[in-house]
Amino acid sequence: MYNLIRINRRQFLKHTSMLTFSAGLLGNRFGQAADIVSSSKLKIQSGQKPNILFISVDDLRIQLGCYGHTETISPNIDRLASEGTLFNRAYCQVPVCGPSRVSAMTGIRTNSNQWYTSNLSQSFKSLPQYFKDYGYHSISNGKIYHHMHDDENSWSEKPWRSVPIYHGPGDWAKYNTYGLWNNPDSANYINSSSGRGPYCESADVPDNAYQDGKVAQKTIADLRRLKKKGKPFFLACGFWRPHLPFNAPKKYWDMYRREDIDMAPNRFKPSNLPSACGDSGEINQYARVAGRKSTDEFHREARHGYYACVSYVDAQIGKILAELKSQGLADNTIVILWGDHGWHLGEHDFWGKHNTLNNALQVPMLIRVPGYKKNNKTNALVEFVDIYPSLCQLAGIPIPREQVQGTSFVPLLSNPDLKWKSAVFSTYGGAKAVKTDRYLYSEWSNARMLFDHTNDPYENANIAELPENAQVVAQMSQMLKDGWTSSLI
Ligand SMILES: [Ca+2]
Repeated sequence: MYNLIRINRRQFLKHTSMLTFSAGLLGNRFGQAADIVSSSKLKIQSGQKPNILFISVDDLRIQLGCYGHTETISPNIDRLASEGTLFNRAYCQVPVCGPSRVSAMTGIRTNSNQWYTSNLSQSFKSLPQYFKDYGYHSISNGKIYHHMHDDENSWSEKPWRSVPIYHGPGDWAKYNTYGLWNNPDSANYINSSSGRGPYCESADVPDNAYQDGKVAQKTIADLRRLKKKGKPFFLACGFWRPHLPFNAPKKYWDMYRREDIDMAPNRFKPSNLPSACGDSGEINQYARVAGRKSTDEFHREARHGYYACVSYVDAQIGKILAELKSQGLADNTIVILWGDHGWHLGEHDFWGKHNTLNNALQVPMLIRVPGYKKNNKTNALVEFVDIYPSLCQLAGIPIPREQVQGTSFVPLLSNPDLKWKSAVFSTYGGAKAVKTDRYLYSEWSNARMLFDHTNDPYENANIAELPENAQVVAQMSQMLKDGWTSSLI
């Protein structure tokens, strides 16, 4: 889908030297004015709208300490989770950026062709647009929609990115003008087909040399500005990493020792895997990948890079949350954080998303709501279309039920063990998938795939064709036919 542009080493070096740093983005620090009422729940109940801090992280799987992955250093996200509710089993609608984001932003179930809101066939108001109608000031920083010009009416201000372009026809050669790669040595590794640099790099640069440091800086400046505005806000902040390339400042790489980096326990294909379920080709667009992907060296390096990017983004989120607190806004601001889909970090020797295996579909999602339960974890099945109605309910705004195709998860914030929806639904390409408490089932026109998460949590065996599973397969297939409404309580 990309128009592949070749750039040579000289062009690349020129681009890497052109770091943009916009110190002017930082406004003056405002004082600790305006006493916030001690009980924010009281404020919300008394009719004052809570602010929304809406944080998305591109390609972040549940590779976080709060999900038990303590091999990854993510103290700020872990703390946020401990102050609110962690969804142990949250699922994206589509395991690819654009459609996943459209589903989260509209509450409408998308397919993998619906990269933009303009691809939706029904009328809708996006979440920030809807909040805007109810008096909110809405801002988009970084990657919220896949394309910054998507649904621009959602926002009270022009969507902001430190990178004015994202990949699209002809854009790649210019991309590094904006500092995607910062280590001069990366210029020695250019994928001759795509013009892209290496799939990862460590550079001894400050946080703001890369995009996510700038996104945090802009968001912090906005918090200071919004504090003065005196209007409820919907502040969306989208981080780019740990999406490829795994580029992060050296200090985050240095948090880990390469020899201690773990490797996937199942670097082999699941048995009886349908040919339609495969690896993503995305990583092949970068340099230093070809011929290495199955080696121990690559597995360790790629995981190291991913972990470094997670720690880098976690640090940026920490800065924003600290500012929220120091501005006296934390007690009246709902913070929700989500990764747009999962990722394979070497499991099945796969690198990426783009299939309906659990590693691609399961996502991190957590929310901190002032006045609600802390350190709350729920195993209920939830999905991205649930975000829209939940935030409406928390803000006391009517849920537009003719539009949204999800369920408010707000009851789970107080009662995590409530009996909940029996299944969540995802799709990718020709596959339709349904996840229940025990199983994940995918169906194509000519193939099917069933994993038993109780007996096979790593998904090493597709058991759809085993005679003893015929009844389960029939039930799961029927659930797909019946659709999402039949899974509701
Ligand atoms: Ca993504």
